[in-house]
Amino acid sequence: MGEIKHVSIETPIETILEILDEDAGLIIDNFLSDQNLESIKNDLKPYLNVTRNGQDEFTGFETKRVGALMARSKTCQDLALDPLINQMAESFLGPHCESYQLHFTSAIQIGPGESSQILHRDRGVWGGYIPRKIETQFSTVWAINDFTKENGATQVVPGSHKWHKDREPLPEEIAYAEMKAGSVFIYTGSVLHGGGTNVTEQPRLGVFLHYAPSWLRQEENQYLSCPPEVAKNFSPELRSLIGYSKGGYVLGFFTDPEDKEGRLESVSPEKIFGESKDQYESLATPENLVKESTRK
Ligand SMILES: O=C(O)CCC(=O)C(=O)O
Ligand SMILES: [Fe+2]
Repeated sequence: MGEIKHVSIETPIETILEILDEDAGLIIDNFLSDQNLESIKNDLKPYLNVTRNGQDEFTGFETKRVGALMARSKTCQDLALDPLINQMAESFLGPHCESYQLHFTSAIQIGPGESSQILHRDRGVWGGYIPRKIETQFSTVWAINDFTKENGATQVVPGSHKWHKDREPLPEEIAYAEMKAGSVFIYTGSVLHGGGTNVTEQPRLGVFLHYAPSWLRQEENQYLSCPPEVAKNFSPELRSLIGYSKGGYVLGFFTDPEDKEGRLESVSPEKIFGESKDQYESLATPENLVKESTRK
């Protein structure tokens, strides 16, 4: 069986990046407190109770998915903003972008009787247009209950981010993200993985929070999952992380369609919340813009 490395929360970022380079997946044990886990369960319960199972093989006929986690769970907000995780996301995605954003939030509950999800690379959401040398996703899977091979722990093929796209894993090359509740499985958008089979009587619950370069379209549309009337209650950091900020000099600007006074014309999204921040406002000179546009 393939193997996923486990590290502790004290492990230096450089070591984590080395493991990601080699395997494209690892587990950080014991990240969350019991109290964190309880509050996430309480936050998610009303939604999991009413959510229907998936409607196809990919989303899983016995699997529930609950989104809009930034709007629905304060503890999930804290996870998304966790400084250590963001340091890792920044270090991993940094060579491929000016800034990154939250790309996907989902609580995935694999129910009893679910079969294995097809192995895939998450970067497939953007089609095959982006060269493999560009990393497009830093993914976190927070175990809300124990992940075991029996209850559907995520399957992953360590090292498959370096494989030819058509190579399929042998059974012994597949590893399982087995971990205790409160641990977090980190993986990249380029590694083969998929939900596991659940042969137990209990569901497996994970909170999936993924990050991607700000120049890419988000898998979960954060502006609809967290519209301005919801996002106005978030911290400025969270609003910026989910996309209410620019991702470059003009990337992601907006204009208030109701504005007849020219106040919110072609401005950074922060301005809708009364913030003055716009980190790109004064950076660009025409010469730099031209130079940046031809960076290889
Ligand atoms: O539920 C899991 O363990 C994995 C789910 C997944 O990879 C996906 O839906 O893209
Ligand atoms: Fe996936």
